Amino acid sequence: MQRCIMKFEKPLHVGCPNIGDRKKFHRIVDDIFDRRWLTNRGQCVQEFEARLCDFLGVKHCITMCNATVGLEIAAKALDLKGEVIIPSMTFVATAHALQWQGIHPVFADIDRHSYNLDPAAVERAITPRTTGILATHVYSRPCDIDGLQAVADRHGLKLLFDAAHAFGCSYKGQMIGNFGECEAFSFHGTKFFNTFEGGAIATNNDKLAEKIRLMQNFGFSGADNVIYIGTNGKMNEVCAAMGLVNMDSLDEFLAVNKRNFEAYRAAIEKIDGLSLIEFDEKEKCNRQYMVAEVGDEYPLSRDELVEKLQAANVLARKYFWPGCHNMEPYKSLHPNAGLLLPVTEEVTPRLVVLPTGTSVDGEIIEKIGGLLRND
Ligand code: T4K
Repeated sequence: MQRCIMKFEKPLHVGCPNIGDRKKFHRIVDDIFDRRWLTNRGQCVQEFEARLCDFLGVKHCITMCNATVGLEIAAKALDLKGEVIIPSMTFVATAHALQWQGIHPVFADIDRHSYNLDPAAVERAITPRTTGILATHVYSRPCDIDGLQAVADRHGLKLLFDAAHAFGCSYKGQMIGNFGECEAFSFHGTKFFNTFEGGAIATNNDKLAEKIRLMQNFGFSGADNVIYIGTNGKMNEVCAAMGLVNMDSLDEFLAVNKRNFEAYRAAIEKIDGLSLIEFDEKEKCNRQYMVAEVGDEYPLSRDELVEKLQAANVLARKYFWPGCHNMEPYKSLHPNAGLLLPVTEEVTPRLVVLPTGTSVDGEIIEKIGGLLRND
């Protein structure tokens, strides 16, 4: 007899946005209209940047139109060229931000447990053309920052971080945003904390901050005076208003994600062959990525599981499969890159990302658990 598979009435998205107090947002947007100042470092952007600096405990936070442009500007401001070492197990924007400006991303392998860049693999990938390391803090978990910094120092390389996943997370008690030359956050709608589209570069380096700020605004240093090549990376006032409103709800978003994580842990812990991501309880963490690894003992492959979940309207994702090295143009440029990425190749076909955030609750997670257990 065919089993009746339950199906959620509405699709459950990974990355369904967290949204703060709408009335407050509407009030701030009204003020923006009254001021008739819509972008170019208006009042909301200035207030938002001050709030970010305070929250992160960092000297400078320059808001951006998105993290991809932020990474491009950071790479340019740091004068990166030649080759820059990055993980393949990241969103393709990390690689594109470099390749877009003629810098070659060189993929290094990851640590089997943290899924983050392995400092030893980074060191092996260094050549005379290497100028920097761009490491991603994947799935809310900081990289081995000390290990990477030691490699960078030994070889005179610039270290910067793609911190798109790590807003609100800490490393050894200090907030992400304070490490390397600078760190780039994404505030895209799908992130733990969003400004519709947006991002920010955080740094404690005064000179770098100044350069990034100028490059973000076409290189203008005062009216009519351009001193660098620049682009347009500015955040507008409405996005900053969303940032201000969502800052007020940060504690609620954090609490919801912690509650959801615990519900997933309870649902998954007794399932053979399925393991849920773990977070360091001593650190601050946004717990935005409910990632499960599908082992050999599980009755379905990762792809079969995703198919089953999607048929039930749980729109699970396969981030970051198949890895940047298997995407164009990198696949054609470096057809054998996978040979040096055994851990990435092993891990990426096993990961599934499940929905969390304020649109999901314990009851929903218990039902998703039933699908995972095959109840
Ligand atoms: N570095 C890393 C490590 C990143 O993960 C990202 C972005 C970046 C850099 C670049 O940051 P930004 O330049 O974007 O600031 C999505 C996001 O578009 C992307 O921002 C994000 N990473 C990436 C991991 O996910 P797609 O192509 O998978 O998006 P899409 O349209 O399939 O949406 C993802 C899920 O979210 C779907 O289940 C639908 C749902 N969703 C999406 C939107 C936009 C909603 O429920 N509501 C929404 O408003 O890239």
